[in-house]
Amino acid sequence: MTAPKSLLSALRNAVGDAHVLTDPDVIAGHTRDWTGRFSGTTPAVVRPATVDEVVAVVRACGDAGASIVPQGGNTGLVGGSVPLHGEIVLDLRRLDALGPVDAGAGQVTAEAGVTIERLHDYAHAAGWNYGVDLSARGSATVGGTVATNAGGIHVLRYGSTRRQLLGVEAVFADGGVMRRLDGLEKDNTGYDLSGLLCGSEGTLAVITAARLKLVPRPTHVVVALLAFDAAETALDAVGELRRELDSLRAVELFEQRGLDLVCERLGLARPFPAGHATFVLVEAAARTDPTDELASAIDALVGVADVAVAADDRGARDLWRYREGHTEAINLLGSPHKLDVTLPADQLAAFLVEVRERVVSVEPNAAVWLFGHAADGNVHVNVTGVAPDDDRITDAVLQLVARRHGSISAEHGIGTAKRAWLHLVRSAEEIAAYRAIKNALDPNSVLNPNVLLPPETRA
Ligand code: FAD
Ligand code: 2HG
Ligand code: ZN
Repeated sequence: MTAPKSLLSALRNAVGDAHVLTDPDVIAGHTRDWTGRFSGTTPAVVRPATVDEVVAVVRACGDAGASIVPQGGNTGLVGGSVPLHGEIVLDLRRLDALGPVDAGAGQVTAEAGVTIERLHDYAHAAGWNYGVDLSARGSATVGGTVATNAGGIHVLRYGSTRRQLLGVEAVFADGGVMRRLDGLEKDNTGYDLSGLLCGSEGTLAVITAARLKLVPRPTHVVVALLAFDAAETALDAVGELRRELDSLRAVELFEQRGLDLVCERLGLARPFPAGHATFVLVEAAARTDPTDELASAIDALVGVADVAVAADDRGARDLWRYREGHTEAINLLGSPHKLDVTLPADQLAAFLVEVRERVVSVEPNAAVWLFGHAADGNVHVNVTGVAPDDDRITDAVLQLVARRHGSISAEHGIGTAKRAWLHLVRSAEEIAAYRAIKNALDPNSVLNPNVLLPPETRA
């Protein structure tokens, strides 16, 4: 992929020669997504370190008629963070400053490139916690999580990224800068542009910083892994735990076949001697020890076939590994199709059965891996054993979800992977409004023009 020499030299002027990368070996990690399913090419990866440099890069690309893919940790799972159409990659990770924690307000300003893990460590050192956590924490960035409205494991208690967001600093497609980092809890002054940019997947502006709420830091965390012999019983237990356990912070679900794969591929010991149908991982977190509260909630559940409890950090991490290891273990089988969907609670049990049957009826060689954030109705449907470009799988799963009044994206976004199916869950009028917003803020299609919105069909 080549670019006009004038664009490359404008980019070098903007960020310095050392931060315009073109060597294919050096930039390989920026052009391929985490799963290996989406891979493209780019004339250059550009690494600004300041907002002014971002402005200069955006203007240079706009002047040259080139498009940009903003990129953070490149952990996105919907093909939205890599240059599939020869875009310039704008790597935001050098914008990595953290402002002081405002102890009175419980807020912090983080630049786009700060990783979620670093933000957690920083908040902890000041006695606080950040409400969003996910297993990609070591690489996923503040900018990327705001741009995708990331969810993760603590949504049931704190909400997704949008709920933590008080404002953003961002660069629009024309190089204009918006700065909304004052952290006002109440500010009723028209359109909520920060909220609009949250979940916009790099299509409306480049996020350079975010003002984020912090949450109190629990001092006691207890984790339990519960085994059930039927998915319905496991899902009933999820409802009970939500009702009975004040300290509940996470409720995750996976199946025996996923557990077997994780243990085999990641070399982990099995948690229980016997096999079971479904597993529920429960995390209780509080300022006083929730062990007794968790134990009585578990005692009151129906159908618990086995239990393992960990009250120390190491034990809790080991139990979490069975759940968080799924993404890594599945990827070791080859690039999966990843469908991240939400179902209404009363549809979930039937969906878990139906989706596997449906996928296998479309492709008998497919293997279906089901796991997710049970309390949010969020199932990660991973399918291996199918070609990366086999759209029949996406179509079959997303049609089922729409029929059951669910969402085709719970937390990962639309990206390129699902843009052709947006119409299943958004009306023609809503998609027209999306397009009007995109055209108003980015009339020349500079910012991630190939994600989120369905390809336009021409008459
Ligand atoms: P990238 O992957 O670099 O980019 C994602 C999107 O945001 C792209 O469209 C990109 O163009 C845009 N973007 C990135 N930075 C900016 C910016 N500064 N300004 C404007 N646009 C930008 N997601 C969840 O929601 N919950 C989970 O539990 C979860 N777990 C995961 C576990 C693993 C192992 C992996 C690999 C991924 C997981 N994800 C999860 C998906 C991913 O981590 C999230 O989507 C995350 O928000 C992406 O952050 P990132 O910095 O890697 O962004
Ligand atoms: C998770 O919850 C992530 O572990 C990744 O959202 C899901 O790998 C996936 O499909
Ligand atoms: Zn998830």
